[in-house]
Amino acid sequence: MSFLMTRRECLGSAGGLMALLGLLSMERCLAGAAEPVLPKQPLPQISLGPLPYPVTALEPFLDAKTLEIHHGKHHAGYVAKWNQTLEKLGQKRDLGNAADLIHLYQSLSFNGCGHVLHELYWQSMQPAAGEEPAGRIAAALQEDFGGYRRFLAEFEAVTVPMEGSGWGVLAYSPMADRLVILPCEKHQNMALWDSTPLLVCDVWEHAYYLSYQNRRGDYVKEFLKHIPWREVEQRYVRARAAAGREKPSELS
Ligand code: MN3
Repeated sequence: MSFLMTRRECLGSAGGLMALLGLLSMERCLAGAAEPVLPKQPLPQISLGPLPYPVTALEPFLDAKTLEIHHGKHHAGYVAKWNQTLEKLGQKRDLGNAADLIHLYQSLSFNGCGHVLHELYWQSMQPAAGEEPAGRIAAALQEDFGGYRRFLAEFEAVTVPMEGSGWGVLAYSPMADRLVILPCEKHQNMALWDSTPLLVCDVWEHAYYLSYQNRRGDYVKEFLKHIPWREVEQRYVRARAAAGREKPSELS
């Protein structure tokens, strides 16, 4: 259906952004270098797309009022706060002010994940009930969970008892080359659900304590001097290719 394409494009527009977020900006902030001015708008503004079906389409499974509020208030709230946070981030950058940046990035994570997950949520339901998996996804469920029925039982067992609010997620793990079920209790803990990590800095104390004790800042400064950027570049190019955003000619 055509809405799927536009939805995917919309999802994609938020993609790749954590690469910019975590890496470029923070590195430059930390370095305090007088480098060329960053773009004022470091990430794209996003907008709330329409639901892929009328609000009444899922009744009686989900009533129209629920969908109206969920999409028009809750999902819209994530979009609005993402955009507001971006503006604040832009202002801080204009002023060269790195104080309290972590709160803005936390807000981007929280609201960005809220947006990305809701986009996928709307596309995870359809008016007709009873469709069963077929083809490649049926084969994968068979191989990775022992079949469709077993997957259903596991998904329920993980999703229903989740503490507080959260999401039950079926995901593909490239590391395992398998389907995995993820109980996602705090959705911002995954930074941004459509993003691909390109480099990571472990700031758990075990990573640096023997050499740096409580001087995490010194450890991070040194870490930033030791990044193999050619390998990061390769991961970046592969991630863009996997997202369909890299032309074959750009791949090395
Ligand atoms: Mn919701």
